[in-house]
Amino acid sequence: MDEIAADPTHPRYASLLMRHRLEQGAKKGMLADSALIAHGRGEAFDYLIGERTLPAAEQAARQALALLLRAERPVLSINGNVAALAADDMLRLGAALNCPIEVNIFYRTPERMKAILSHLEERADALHLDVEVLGHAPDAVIPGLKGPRAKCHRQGILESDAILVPLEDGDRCKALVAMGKDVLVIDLNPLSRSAQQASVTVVDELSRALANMLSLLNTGEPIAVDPDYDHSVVLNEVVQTIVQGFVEQ
Ligand code: PTJ
Repeated sequence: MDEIAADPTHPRYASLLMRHRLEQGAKKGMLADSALIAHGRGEAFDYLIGERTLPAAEQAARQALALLLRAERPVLSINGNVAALAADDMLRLGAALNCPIEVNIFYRTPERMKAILSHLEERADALHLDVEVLGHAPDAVIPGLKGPRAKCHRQGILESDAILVPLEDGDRCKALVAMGKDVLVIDLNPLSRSAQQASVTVVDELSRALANMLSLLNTGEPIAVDPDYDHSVVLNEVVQTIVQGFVEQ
């Protein structure tokens, strides 16, 4: 799946690889029509932060992980873009945290749900990972949301106490926060409604953020919740970096 023509030493390799994964995801029918627009917005913000993991993102990733580890019922939410870009690392994270992954998409169609669920199943088999994947039989709704995007599993999102929602839409993020959950967002745009409203926002590119979280877990060092963590301070640090500008020396 990751075979692309570009040489891995090419300076834009990581970006080309992500685009390739989205092309493959589109061919499999996993993506929303606006998926590439959403990705382009992310790429633009990635340029503004220098396409690197900022110290603020490292701090946020650690806090997000700590909250997932502390939770009694953590869950990882996955949409079309996330499935195409980072199915393997989401499955690895689900396995490491021993928690379910729930497919929960904004532009919900039975065809897309089926395509994403079978992609995850395929990847879990290939990686020999035993992770519970939900989304196939929603039996609950997220209070305060209308339409198909509200659908979820009682045993998954509805009753979770901490939820990782990469590339989340603002309304759903707000509804999840209103339910009293720890809502952990990964989003390259620090100004998005999701980034602003979440409990913790990792402003980093999805695949970098997940790789970072997995390597943190692999160190085996204790990852404790920081009681002094301040969401707006951490988010403002990123905005300051963008405003001050990043010029490679
Ligand atoms: O699969 P669906 O139906 O749930 O739809 C998924 C998308 C992403 C199309 C949908 O949720 C959507 O339209 O999202 P938005 O409102 O465009 O928000 C996506 C956010 O993710 C934006 O703030 C982007 O900056 C950010 N983003 C895009 N690509 C990445 C990213 N953040 C981190 N890593 C990325 N690779």
